[in-house]
Amino acid sequence: MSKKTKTILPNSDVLANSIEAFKKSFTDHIHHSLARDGRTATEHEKFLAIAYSVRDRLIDRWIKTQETYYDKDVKRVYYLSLEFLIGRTLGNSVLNLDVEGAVTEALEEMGLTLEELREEEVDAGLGNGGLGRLAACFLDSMATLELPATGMGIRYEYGMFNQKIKDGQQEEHPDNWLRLPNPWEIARPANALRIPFYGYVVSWQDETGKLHNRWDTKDYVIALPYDTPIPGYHNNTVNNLRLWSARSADDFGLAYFNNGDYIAAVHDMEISETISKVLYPNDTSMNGKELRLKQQYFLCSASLQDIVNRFKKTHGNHWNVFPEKVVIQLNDTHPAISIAELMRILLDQEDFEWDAAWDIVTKTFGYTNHTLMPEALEKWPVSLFEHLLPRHLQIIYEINARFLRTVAMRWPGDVERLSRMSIIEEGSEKMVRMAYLSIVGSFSVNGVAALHSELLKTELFRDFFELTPEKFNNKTNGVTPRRWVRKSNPLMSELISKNIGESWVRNLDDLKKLEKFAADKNFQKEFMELKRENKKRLAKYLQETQSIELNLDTIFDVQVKRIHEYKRQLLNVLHVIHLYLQIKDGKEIEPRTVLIGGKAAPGYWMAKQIIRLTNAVASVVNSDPDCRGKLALHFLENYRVSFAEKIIPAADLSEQISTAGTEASGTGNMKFALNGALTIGTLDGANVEMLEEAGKDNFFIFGLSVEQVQDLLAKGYRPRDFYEKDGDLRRVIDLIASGFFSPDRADLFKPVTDKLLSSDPFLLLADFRSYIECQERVAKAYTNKAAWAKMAILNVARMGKFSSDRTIHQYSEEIWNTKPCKISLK
Ligand code: MIF
Repeated sequence: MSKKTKTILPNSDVLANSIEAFKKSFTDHIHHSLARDGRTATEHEKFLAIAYSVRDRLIDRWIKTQETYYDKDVKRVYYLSLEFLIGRTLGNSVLNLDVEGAVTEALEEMGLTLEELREEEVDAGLGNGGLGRLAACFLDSMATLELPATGMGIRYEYGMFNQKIKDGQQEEHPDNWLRLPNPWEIARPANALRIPFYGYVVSWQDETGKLHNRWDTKDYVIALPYDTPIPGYHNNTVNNLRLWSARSADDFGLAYFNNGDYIAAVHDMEISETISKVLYPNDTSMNGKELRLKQQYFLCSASLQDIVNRFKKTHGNHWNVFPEKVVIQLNDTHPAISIAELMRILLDQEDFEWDAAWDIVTKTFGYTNHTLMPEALEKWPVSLFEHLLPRHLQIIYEINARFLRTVAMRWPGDVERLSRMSIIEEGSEKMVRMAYLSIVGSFSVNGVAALHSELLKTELFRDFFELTPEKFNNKTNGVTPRRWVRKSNPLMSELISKNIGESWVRNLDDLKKLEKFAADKNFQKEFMELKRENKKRLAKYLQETQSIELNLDTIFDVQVKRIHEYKRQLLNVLHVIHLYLQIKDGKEIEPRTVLIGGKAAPGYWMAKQIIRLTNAVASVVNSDPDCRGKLALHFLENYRVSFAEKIIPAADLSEQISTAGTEASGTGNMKFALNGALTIGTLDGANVEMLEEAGKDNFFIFGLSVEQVQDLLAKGYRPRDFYEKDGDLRRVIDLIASGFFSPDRADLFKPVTDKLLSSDPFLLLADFRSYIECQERVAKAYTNKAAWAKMAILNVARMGKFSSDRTIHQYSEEIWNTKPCKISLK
């Protein structure tokens, strides 16, 4: 570091963490940051004041962390993702900074509670579901493991929409989360960058005959970075999450309002700024809109400029060390254009020859695939690329030509293979296959659970695996135990720590020590009591926010996740209808409350019908006096991170029932099991590994395996055969089709039953009987409270593997080759 920079930095006087110091910070912020006094400040302003007080402490460590990384010239990992589903930050920061006691006490002395103020914070909903939440768990783990890591993403002005249910149907309401100040972010206008779009490529030969290319364009937007501190758990590391916001270049004075049409100029500014306006609300399906491709390039261009600038500050033009200092992980193919962008920088700006540039690029990128769903595989029309990113298209063509030559050398004459593996898909409309670009341009390709990674090798990317098997590896997902146990389930955390100490929060494998308490009557009793407290807490919340009454003396049977046909919420509803018919037949059933929650992509009609059907069934079941105390069904509105933190600790049963071979991993499955819910699930995604850990006596597995699914489909699946031979199934389907749940419109749910009977692509009918029988085993098991408690405790004890610390440790050791860097505050 140069002397000059060092003298500018204050000699970081780290703020104290005492009760008195927090009280002082809080009142200072109420006065000086918010211009209020104790009487006039609103609850939200009080939240802001405590958030600013916590942020001050983070900033001391943040500056120190960044300075240390710079001084030690460490290898850094950049995690590029279009989604970071952070949720709330206050509680997590307080926990990680180890100031829970001081903050709670300080607030109490001022007549406030941390719990209430935490509820004032709006979720940062910058993601759809599992993929975005995984990125957020990874940030927590990277900081906890003291890895020099930076998250890079987009600062959407509107995050995931808020879901309202009206007349049983989903309505989407914009999530204007930045309407209130976001206390965690710091804008860095000094680090703003120019992002080019459109234009054309200029080519010329120099005197030596070498061909040069340059992308010429007058269309720029500005990428303005906002930084959010990401603290590790009980260490001094505070990493950075850098989110880019789009601003008009005119606004930044780079061009001027030159035609005199002031109003039109301001209008143009707004158009540039739409780039970071809104998160696309599709989870596992691709949206082919130009704006989405712009968002992707916007993130990639800004991030790469930033990464290269930082590298050059220390290393000048010593590009040979770039892959020793920088590794970039692509969270799915969304940021895959980075590969072409780094090539462009090296070739056109740094004057590299192709081979030398390609060598650097292919030592820099790792690619994570998150799904096998065909509709999620990104393909962009060549025509769109040509228009928006002409130079990148040229580069992709060249990458492809060279790549296909290596394929041809390996399999001479295999023309079909060439067309299968081409990055450019031929057809009526030529397309760029982003997954293939990602594989070819990366040194590592990983799936997110063992089964998923196998399927990548044998199915989706089989040709690529045959060519470069060494690239392929698995990194089973995990979740951060800080947010998903320690913070969301304080009662269980306390019980665990009282018995085995607190080390598990950092070393989740230490939960193994709980095994010896699994059969202990006292421990079981305490465990079941706290589960009941959690159920009570959820009941109170649902009563207050959604006017839902819950009966605590029932199994809480929960399925919360995005609504998708492959996740089979509909199978769950079929089961509820089956139970309803049992009750109507006068049979006794084990009392149950079924809770289903999740958002449907706004354009996904069938998913919305599933929500509608759930609500229709709920209204029949919940108002039938015969069901009282025995069966209830509720659709939970507006599922999101902060809501998940209340729901998951209260669950008895976790529904993980996707068709085998469709859910890449799942991460909700891990959160539930870690919170003492038992799983009913298929042999899909990470369920397989969870079963392996928990043991088959502690897990409710049903349904067809991947091989059986494949066999059935190959033979020609006929759902109607299952309908015809199973009387219970027939009654359920017929009841829906008869209009029983939609008396005002008898044919309302016909499209749903028709699809089940005609194609049923996710094999609900094939798995129905096995699911019903498995649910009967669940119900029976629940009647023996001691045995249930034992199973639940064993699940908690054996889920240590599913910490995102383990996952990140593996990424770091096996892909990134990054080393922990201790931060000292001295
Ligand atoms: C997968 O569907 C999910 O199974 C996985 C996905 O757990 C998660 C994180 O790896 O990624 N677009 C996606 S892919 N949304 C998800 O949740």
